[in-house]
Amino acid sequence: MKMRTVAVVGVLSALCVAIIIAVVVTSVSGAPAAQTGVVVTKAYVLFNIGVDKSGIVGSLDLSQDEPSSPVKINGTLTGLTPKGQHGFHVHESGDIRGGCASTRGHFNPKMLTHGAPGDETRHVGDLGNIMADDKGVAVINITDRMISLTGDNSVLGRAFIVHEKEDDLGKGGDDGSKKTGNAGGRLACGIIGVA
Ligand SMILES: [Cu+2]
Ligand SMILES: [Zn+2]
Repeated sequence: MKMRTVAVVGVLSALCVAIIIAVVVTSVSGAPAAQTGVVVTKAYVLFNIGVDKSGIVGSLDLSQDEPSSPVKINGTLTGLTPKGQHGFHVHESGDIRGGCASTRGHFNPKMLTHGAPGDETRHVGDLGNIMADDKGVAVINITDRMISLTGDNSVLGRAFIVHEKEDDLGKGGDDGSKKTGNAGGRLACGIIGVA
């Protein structure tokens, strides 16, 4: 009788140990291999929260399925110059205490020259131009492989800027072109937040 009890207890405790090991192994191997931080898949931007006088209003949705996936940017802005091209960038800072002017320069973690969205050599924040229709409305539908919502190229907490003029995409042939695309003043800005 006693030996039998000991045997049963032995089998039960062996089972417990096996279950604990299985649980620990599963939880460790179930963790993502390369990504240890928080992965963000959705963000949003609200334009005109009172820091500029442009009359540009609208919002953007940003989504990224995985940290290595392209980011999709969708939204509508109204109040732009009709039939105008407007430089469209992510700037380094989301600090708008001094208006759109205090968001610093184009988001450029690798210290490269200004370029077009399709260029290898560009600022991470270089998203080219948005085009307004004859009513001053721009429907934005951009897919970009360089900006991210996670990691070194994360745009979270930074700001989108809509410029007064067309971005020459670094092809203008002067110093300003290689720095800002000669896109002129900052009409409107919006901070990129987690959605
Ligand atoms: Cu800009
Ligand atoms: Zn740039």
